[in-house]
Amino acid sequence: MIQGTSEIILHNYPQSPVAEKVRIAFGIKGLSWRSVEIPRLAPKPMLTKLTGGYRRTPVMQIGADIYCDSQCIIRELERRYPSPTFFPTSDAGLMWCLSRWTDGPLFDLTVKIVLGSAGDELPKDFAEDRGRLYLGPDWAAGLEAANVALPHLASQVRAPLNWLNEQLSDDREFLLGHAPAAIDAQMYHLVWFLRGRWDHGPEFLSEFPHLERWEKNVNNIGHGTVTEMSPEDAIIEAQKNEPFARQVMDARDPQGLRPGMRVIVRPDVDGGEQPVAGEVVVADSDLISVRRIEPNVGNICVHFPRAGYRVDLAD
Ligand SMILES: N[C@@H](CCC(=O)N[C@@H](CS)C(=O)NCC(=O)O)C(=O)O
Repeated sequence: MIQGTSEIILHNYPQSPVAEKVRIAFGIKGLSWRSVEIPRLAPKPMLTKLTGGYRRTPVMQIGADIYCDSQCIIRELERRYPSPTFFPTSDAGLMWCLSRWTDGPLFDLTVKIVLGSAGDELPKDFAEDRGRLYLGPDWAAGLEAANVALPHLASQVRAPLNWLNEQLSDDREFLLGHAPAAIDAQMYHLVWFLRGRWDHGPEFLSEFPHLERWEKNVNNIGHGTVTEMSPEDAIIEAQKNEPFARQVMDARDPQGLRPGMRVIVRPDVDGGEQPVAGEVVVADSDLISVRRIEPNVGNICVHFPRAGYRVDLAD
């Protein structure tokens, strides 16, 4: 069994804004990585064979370690590849807090604008899948409401875009100064999404010249060096490797989680998603990692961020 020499694999598809966040993060670190293209709609059997059920995009794989959610991916990249850092100023803590807003309320707002503005043009299966994921069980009414509320939703995104435009008005290249930071990727993917997928996006964004200059700077970072990989080869990578994660015990864990406990993990929202079952390996303030055995593949460790995820004891 090999350990520590595996390539970075990103399970993603080109149109995914959250994948774009991670692709830019690879670019900031100048990394080489392999891209596995996954379906845009569930079911995604080759992906869930690795994740144990998690179906969102993107997922990073390194050997038999599977990192779900861009928060978890960015943290792991910083740990494995500390230079150049994602935190070029001494504000890492504050930036993590800010990213909870970019990834949470601001992401939800952009999704509502994009889905709401597409209206009847959304393919039925796509509307149903994304509607349920982001708008809950009553998603059809949610889509209609978003369509009706578009001017209001636009006003809600205009205010923060204007703040960012102001932040960039001293001609700095990136949000925190000369060096790109994780927060650039965490903010950029939403602007990229609005520009590319909302019919009024380009016109709307033209109000913010400094933001548009910054967008070009972030776009110029690129995605690092990418080569394609097949889903079959990614599964072979998981088979060939043992998970890297070692057990971590946190005596202050508020839920009393300990290595060895059987749990199920899922995003802490009602998206109708399949939870992931496994045995706790790490449960600390940032991370919940579970070990699972996948038939014909072997031991896999699936990592999730603690913030934004719900962990329950398995019955
Ligand atoms: N909190 C997650 C959000 C991921 C997410 O919602 N991604 C979208 C794509 S941009 C998704 O999974 N859509 C459904 C799918 O791809 O199946 C993260 O930061 O990675």
